[in-house]
Amino acid sequence: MRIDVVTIFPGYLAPLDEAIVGRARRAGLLDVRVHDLRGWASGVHKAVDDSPYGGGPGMLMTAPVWGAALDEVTGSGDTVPRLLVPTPAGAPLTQERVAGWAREPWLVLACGRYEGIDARVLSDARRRMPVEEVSLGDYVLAGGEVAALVVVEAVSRLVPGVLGNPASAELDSFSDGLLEAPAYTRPERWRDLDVPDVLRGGNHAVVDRWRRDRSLERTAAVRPDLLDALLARHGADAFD
Ligand code: 6GU
Repeated sequence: MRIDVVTIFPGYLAPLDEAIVGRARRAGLLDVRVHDLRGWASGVHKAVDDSPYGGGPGMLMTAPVWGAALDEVTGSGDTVPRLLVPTPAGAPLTQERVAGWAREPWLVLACGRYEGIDARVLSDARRRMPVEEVSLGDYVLAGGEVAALVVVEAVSRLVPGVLGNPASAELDSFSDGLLEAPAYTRPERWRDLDVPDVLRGGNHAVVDRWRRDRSLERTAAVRPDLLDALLARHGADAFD
């Protein structure tokens, strides 16, 4: 899978050399390319932003710069990529969306800064490719770079071969719509705290039931909205 990231802070994406994503890149499973938007800016100042029409605070990233960058990057392959644009005004990032993107051959992430990107950039891009604006949640970051890291990591671990044990992706929180049960490893007793007996008993059916109960308990306490969503989708048999 190919992933291009366009940003005015390419150094922000340095973590993509590390850990699972870094290893997948070196193994040739992921082709991640980070581009400096400034390379498409012109004039002595290489400006990428300007003040908004209609007034208001802050600066907007300009259409000619983003247009030139996206023309070159999105036109450099033999298919059409899906363009993802991190913004607090986007649709919430979910595991379902992430899983869909993990099946795509090519993603391009356009990281905005300041008050965002001239709206015509996405209007124009939509004429040639699928475009999605995505948000990490209901808070405001200084730019899209951290969200791009989040998207690349979440997508990459679902690309076949990237995770050592593909079963771990299936057992994740959210893959069944519930939060994961608490987990334990050695030592059996630590600071007077014991691993629950049931997990040391070797009865897999009992362990599965225990984990399911703890999942439901945790989800009800922390994310009742997830239980509501499951109930709406599957009815009461979702909890069998
Ligand atoms: Cl994707 N971008 C920015 N700038 N702020 C955010 C966000 C994204 N998601 C939540 N806050």
